[in-house]
Amino acid sequence: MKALITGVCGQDGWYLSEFLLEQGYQVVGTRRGTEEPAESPPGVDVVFGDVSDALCMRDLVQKVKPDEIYNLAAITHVGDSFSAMAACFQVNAVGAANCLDAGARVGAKVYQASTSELFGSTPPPQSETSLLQPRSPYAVAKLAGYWLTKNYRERGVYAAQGILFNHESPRRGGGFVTQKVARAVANIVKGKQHELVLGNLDACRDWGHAKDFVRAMWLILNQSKPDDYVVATGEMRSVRDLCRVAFEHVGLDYREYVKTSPKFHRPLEVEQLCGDPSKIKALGWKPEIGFDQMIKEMVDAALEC
Ligand code: G4F
Repeated sequence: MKALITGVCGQDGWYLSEFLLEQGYQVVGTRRGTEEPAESPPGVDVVFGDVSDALCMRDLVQKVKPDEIYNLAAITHVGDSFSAMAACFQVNAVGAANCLDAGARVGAKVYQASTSELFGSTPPPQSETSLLQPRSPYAVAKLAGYWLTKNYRERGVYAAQGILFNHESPRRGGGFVTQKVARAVANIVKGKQHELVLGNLDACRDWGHAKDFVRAMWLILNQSKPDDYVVATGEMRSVRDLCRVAFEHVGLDYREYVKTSPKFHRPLEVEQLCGDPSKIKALGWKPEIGFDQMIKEMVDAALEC
């Protein structure tokens, strides 16, 4: 089996490529050449590729002839999307269209990385049938990808998607709140930083481990019929809880270090996300790494840097 992963150097691309290689897949992955990190996952044939360029994707897919395409390339910072709307639509909406189109032309199965941000202001628990009420340019662009995936499926393409809730790991980028907190805790322990400034401490998320969530991506693409699945832990924590767990891990009280600033508040906030993963659990998937364990792993990894 051959898989093509777009955005292979990101957190999810990295874990997914490791998982697929273990399953005996040949893995080709795209990167745009400009993004961090500079390293690529071992064992992957990494090629230049830009999902927002239709011809580039069409040529690449014709050449690689993958059995499965995982479209993970995206502009993923929700906060940044408020000031980078056009780029966000180019990558997250047009990029999804290009992957679906290219995949359909060679008969490849296509996995679209959808997101819990689609639910926006709909209160938890959120499931596959919950109302989609996006509250950011990021989520609106992803909503286009979501509907295009459904449309391609109705046209007969194996197009499936995971509606993934937040998923983290030591490979998470520093702009996301879990990694921002983990690195700050490590810096405070090392005496390189004295406080941590965050935005909304009351925002709640359903945080799982990326390593668990990539297994779900593969499962979703290997069913007899394509469908959409919520991938979540079903447990909700606040940003404040996150701070408490991370600081307590090194024997500190977060209240002595964490400050807030309007600078890190978003023009619109998604207050509470907590998924109902019943449908994907019925396929045999379950998360194995809990929230506290994951946050401690991230702090430990940051301490080692
Ligand atoms: O870590 P975050 O930036 O993740 P967010 O916005 O929930 O999005 C992530 O998960 C989505 C899936 O649900 C993905 F679709 C998306 O691509 C991305 O991976 O923020 C989490 C929460 C937010 O409510 C935010 O307002 O933390 C709050 N927060 C509070 N202070 C902060 C900060 N977020 C960031 N990034 N930085 C802060 O200083």
